[in-house]
Amino acid sequence: MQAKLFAPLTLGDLTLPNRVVMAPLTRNRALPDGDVPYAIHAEYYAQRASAGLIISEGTQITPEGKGYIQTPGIHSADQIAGWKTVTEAVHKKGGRIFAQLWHVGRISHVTLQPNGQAPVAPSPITANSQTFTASGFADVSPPRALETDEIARVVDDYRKAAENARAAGFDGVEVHAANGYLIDQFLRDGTNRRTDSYGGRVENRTRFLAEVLDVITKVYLPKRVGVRFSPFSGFNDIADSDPLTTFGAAIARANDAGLGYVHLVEGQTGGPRDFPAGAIAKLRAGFDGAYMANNGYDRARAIQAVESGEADLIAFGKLFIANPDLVERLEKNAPLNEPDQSTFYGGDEHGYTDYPTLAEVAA
Ligand code: 8OZ
Repeated sequence: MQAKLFAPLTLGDLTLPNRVVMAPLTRNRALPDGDVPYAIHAEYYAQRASAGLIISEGTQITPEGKGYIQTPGIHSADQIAGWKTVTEAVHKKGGRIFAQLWHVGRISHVTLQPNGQAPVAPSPITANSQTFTASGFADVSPPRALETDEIARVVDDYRKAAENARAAGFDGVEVHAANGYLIDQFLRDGTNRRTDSYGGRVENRTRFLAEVLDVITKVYLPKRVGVRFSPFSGFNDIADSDPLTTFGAAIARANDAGLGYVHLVEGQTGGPRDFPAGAIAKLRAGFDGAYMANNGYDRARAIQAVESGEADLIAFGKLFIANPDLVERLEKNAPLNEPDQSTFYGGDEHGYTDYPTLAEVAA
């Protein structure tokens, strides 16, 4: 019998033909002049169009939201035009693609910021973390705290980015609220020391997220919007004194907004699957829509998780980098290409669009 992993799933008015999702993956290949996605992006994503759903690499909503070199944005006309070539190529191959809306907050460097300004954050606390700049790895720069009356402007930047995503032909959007970036910085008490209505108790720390979800769900139908969290990850020097309470409240906000899915990085980002026993199931139970699971899933674990109902969708990262035809390979239980770490971030077609399909391997 066909495993449920390969059976369709409905997200509102959108039908995904299978539950194998291409995870959002930073690849740092946008044109350095203007952070524009171009032809190689269209080819790369189109090669992966058999995914039930593709989630784009994080795409910064504003110049201020950028934290690494050559990540594509979604705030300029050229970027929208570039993304349009991507979504058209994916649609032509029968696929579906969401844009991942990203603001890095304090995980940035003055050389990546407009006018060399300080990155913005909920509170002026510098991360013990590094980013990648034009001159290589560098410690992130000290951030300045957003003023209370500035927050509405950042929320509006998310709204504009969602409108740009729609103009570029994306089928929906995923809000990046994981991995220690801006929204995660607001959620967690280690990085949010604000004394206004955006800090302190969990209702306040989840307010920025709620406002972002509210404006985005006026651009896209709520079921075409997802959100990604990493409740038990310390990536980018992020911490919270009570992640179950914080993320229980964050997921309640996603539920109130009527989103299509919640996407969790289970454990450490790109690392071990460690989290308190039962914690993921508990968080998942607070959301009525679909649950997308991520982190170190292989074929057997993915099939088991979907079959048992623990997850509705499984997002694969490294396996999708190396296997454009991952769905077919998983269905056939065929061998997988090995990902080459040295070409993950930056570079050209090599390690990007030149991984062979099964048919090409056989030829
Ligand atoms: C790897 C390198 C740079 C950024 C994330 C957007 O962790 C990222 C990212 C990953 O979500």
